[in-house]
Amino acid sequence: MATFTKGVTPSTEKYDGSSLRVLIVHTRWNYEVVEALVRGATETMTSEYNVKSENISIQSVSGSYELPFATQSLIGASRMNVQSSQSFDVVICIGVLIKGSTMHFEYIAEAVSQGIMRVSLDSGVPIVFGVLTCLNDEQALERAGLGDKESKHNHGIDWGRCAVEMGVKNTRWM
Ligand code: DLZ
Repeated sequence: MATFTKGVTPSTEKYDGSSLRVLIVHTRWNYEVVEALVRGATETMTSEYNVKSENISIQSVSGSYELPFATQSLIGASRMNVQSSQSFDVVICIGVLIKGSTMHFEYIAEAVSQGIMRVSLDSGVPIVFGVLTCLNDEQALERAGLGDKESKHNHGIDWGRCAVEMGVKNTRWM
């Protein structure tokens, strides 16, 4: 059977994230998994791209449904605050939705993905979609690099890389 390498091909350009200002907004729902994803993203940005840890602002909300509003507010506040004069070059929204026995999952997943895209296009700030939409707990653990599966991989690492690329490109394109 024909096959191909899935996932993103690494960029040939080495991005310098040393002057990037990054906002991470994460949920406290399913925090054990979320925490691993946040760590994957932050460690990747600081160790691979020289992003300064003091330039990564981390904020939390209760659940994924709150991510778009919180992100919009935080981007707005950073632009208003002359003290900080530090608006964000890029944002990563991180949450973990796990399907239950009702339609709740479908409604929230749809609203959150649409909401995050809207905030990104309206604000002009790239937002990395770091929301896992999992059918069960095992999928969530595997995608956060946790659990026993050999195929486990922390998607926060990919989101960190994506954030640096989009943040650098955003500062170039602005
Ligand atoms: C209510 C709820 C449920 C059932 N499941 C999740 C989930 O798996 N992941 C998540 O991030 N949030 C969940 N929530 C909370 C909602 O996102 C939201 O916080 C509440 O509905 C309050 O607006």
